[in-house]
Amino acid sequence: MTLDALRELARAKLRAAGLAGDHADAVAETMVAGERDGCASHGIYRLLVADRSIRAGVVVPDAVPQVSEPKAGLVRVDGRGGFAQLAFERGMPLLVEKARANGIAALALNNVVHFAALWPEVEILAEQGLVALAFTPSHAWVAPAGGTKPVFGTNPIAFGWPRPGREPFVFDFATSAVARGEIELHRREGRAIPDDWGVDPEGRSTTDAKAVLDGAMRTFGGHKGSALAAMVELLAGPLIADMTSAESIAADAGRGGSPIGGELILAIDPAGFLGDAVQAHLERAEAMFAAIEGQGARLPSQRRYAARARSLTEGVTIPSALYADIMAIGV
Ligand code: NDP
Ligand code: PYC
Repeated sequence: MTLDALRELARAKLRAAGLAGDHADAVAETMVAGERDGCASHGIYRLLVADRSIRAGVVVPDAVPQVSEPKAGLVRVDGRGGFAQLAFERGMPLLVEKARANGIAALALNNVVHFAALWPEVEILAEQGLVALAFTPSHAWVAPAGGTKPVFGTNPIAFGWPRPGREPFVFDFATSAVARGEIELHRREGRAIPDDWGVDPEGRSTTDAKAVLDGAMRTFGGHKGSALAAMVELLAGPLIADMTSAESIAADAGRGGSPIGGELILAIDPAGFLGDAVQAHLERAEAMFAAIEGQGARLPSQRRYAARARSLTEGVTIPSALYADIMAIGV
């Protein structure tokens, strides 16, 4: 499919599922971006996930986000129970303005439903010359290192860095061994998973995707990923008066919806520290990127940008079983 056709399909299906037009447009954009960039677990497959949240009554389909300014450097958007995309869209201009005025600013999204990747948000901030970080908890699916019972969400961390004359440096990954969406895709397709992604309900390592979905996922990097997962819980939970992953899954009450809660986004204007010397110091950063690529290693986001370039000319291929499930939405 062309990306335009995919966007139209996503918008139409989200509206058919009951989502208000402005939400449908914002949500469709993030799904199309995921599919375009070869991020299958957060691409068009998420139409099924969003539809489930709408049908389960987890998301408020016509929520009107409310923007406020608690302090000079802070923006808060109360998403009023809607999907996070529109709340981010509404808060971002003020975040950028405040980061430029103060050198640093933070945006808290509260009371949103989150099913998406975080890279679109840090990338758009980095494209505007800002350094950006984003964090969000999810549902308690992940055991702490040394344990076997879920405490953390899959809790992604995303980072964006502006690069003169080229696409930003961006990474975005779950603090679990892998995103849950990836395990869900394995289950859908009947594929085994690596045995270090999680444990079954009895705490035993397994290659069975469903057993891990029913049991507990593992953090990446043992105690290091576990500590980072805890940090995300704290930064985008209690610090911004929103839910932890344990509270989110309790609030879901078995409905099977996407995580409910908050997200914290930080934006730093390099000119705050560097003044007129921004370009010179960004060039020093380029030397580090060159040293990475110069030895044949790749930068995070390189695969995504290459996939984007391909999709923009060739379109994308949607697996037929997924397409059939998407076509059934709202019918
Ligand atoms: P991965 O483990 O696939 O890691 C993704 C990141 O690592 C990307 O930035 C990727 O760049 C980079 N990367 C991967 N391989 C390499 C390599 N060999 N060299 C250099 N960089 C590399 O992703 P996850 O499964 O952990 O997460 C996938 C997505 O799931 C994320 O976008 C995340 O935001 C989302 N997610 C969202 C949640 C939510 O609550 N909203 C919860 C959990 C996850 P590239 O893209 O170029 O490959
Ligand atoms: O894939 O872990 C995940 C996830 C949770 C919320 C959105 N994506």
